[in-house]
Amino acid sequence: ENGIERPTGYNVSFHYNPKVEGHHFGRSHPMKPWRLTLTKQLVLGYGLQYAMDTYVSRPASRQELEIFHGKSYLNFLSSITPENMEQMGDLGRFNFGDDCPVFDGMWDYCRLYAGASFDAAAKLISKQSDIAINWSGGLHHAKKNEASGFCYINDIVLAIQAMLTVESRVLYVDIDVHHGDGVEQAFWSTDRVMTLSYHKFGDFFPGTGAMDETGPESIENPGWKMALNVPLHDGIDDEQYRDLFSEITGAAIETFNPGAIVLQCGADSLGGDRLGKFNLNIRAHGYCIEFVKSKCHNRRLMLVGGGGYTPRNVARAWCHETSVCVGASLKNHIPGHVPYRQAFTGEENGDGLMYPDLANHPSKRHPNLHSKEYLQMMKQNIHTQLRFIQN
Ligand code: ZLM
Ligand code: CA
Ligand code: ZN
Repeated sequence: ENGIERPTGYNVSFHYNPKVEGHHFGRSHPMKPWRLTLTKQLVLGYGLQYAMDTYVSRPASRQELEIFHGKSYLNFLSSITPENMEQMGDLGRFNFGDDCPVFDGMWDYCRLYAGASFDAAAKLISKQSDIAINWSGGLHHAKKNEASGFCYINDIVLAIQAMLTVESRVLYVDIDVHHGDGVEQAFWSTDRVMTLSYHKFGDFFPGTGAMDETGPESIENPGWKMALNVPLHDGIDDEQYRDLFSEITGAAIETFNPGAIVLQCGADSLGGDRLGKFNLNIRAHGYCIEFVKSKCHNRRLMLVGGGGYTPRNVARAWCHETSVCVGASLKNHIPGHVPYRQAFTGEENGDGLMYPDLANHPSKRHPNLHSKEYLQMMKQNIHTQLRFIQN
């Protein structure tokens, strides 16, 4: 008994293994596991560890990864190294290259981020946690037999599969700026998982996720209409995103009535991201987590990370979203004792603030290409699609 009171009635667990943060995809590759160190330093600097259970996650086993991934792909992934890749061949077959390089410790890295999602799922399944967080996961592009878009193992698919052992329906929501194609495809043919992705569409990776991409069209396929997609353009702002997100996600939750929700919180949808082209601020991104949490009184909730290529802002967003889960509010001035505090200071880095104005940076703002009519049409379209789904 240490006298520390929890600020909310939610049991939140935080799953992390510091061994993930030291891995390098290679010089100038946009994916930097080091952003997880920054996130952790902010979370600890604000003292959020006292309001939740923190666990050092274990690496996933090969058998666990086989629940989704193919054996020959896993054989390849577990044995290839930068030293033997010349002799191994098959790089093209499994889609290794500039986006998904072979790097030192890659297999350990994969087992670690997947293990944290398995641990998070287990805490939700046993009901020891109401909300479980794995910021190292959320790698939504990985396919059964192929790496894709910086993702090698699809920890989200594995976590959803685990939750389907205790829940009849799981909703997947994805606010990464990229389309959640790997998760959509994995559950393409089942009515037990609904997927909902918000993303930039049009001349942008991975190229899928059009509005009318709703699952293989057949009345014999229970998964038809179970994939929801919200394709967006450059420059969407806080107000437009909040409005779209609450209306569409709210309608999906009401119609599908899932027992569990997995929320992928990719931070590349923030303003000022190296790859993304939206104009969102931290609080608007975090609003999506607040909104989903508010609908989860009797549902399990898992939060995973994903993209995010301006590390200081990834750390800000995920620390803020951790605070949303535990029901704390953070002062805008980042505590002075946070290690790596320099990463957040100076005009370029957000003036030592937790909530700098990311959307209005004159050199980083993207022209907003959304008309009222387009946003209205998108909502209408989703409502029409949801009318096909009965529960
Ligand atoms: N080239 N280096 C999001 C995944 C986005 C495919 C165009 C590779 C990059 C990017 C890699 C250092 C998530 C594509 C890109 C260059 C074919 C993408 C290595 C810069 C670099 O400097 C770079 C040599 C690299 C990759 C940029 N790749 C930007 N965008 C996308 C994948 C993952 O956020 O959704 C979840 C974690 N790939 O556009 C190309 C078509 C490969
Ligand atoms: Ca998305
Ligand atoms: Zn992304």
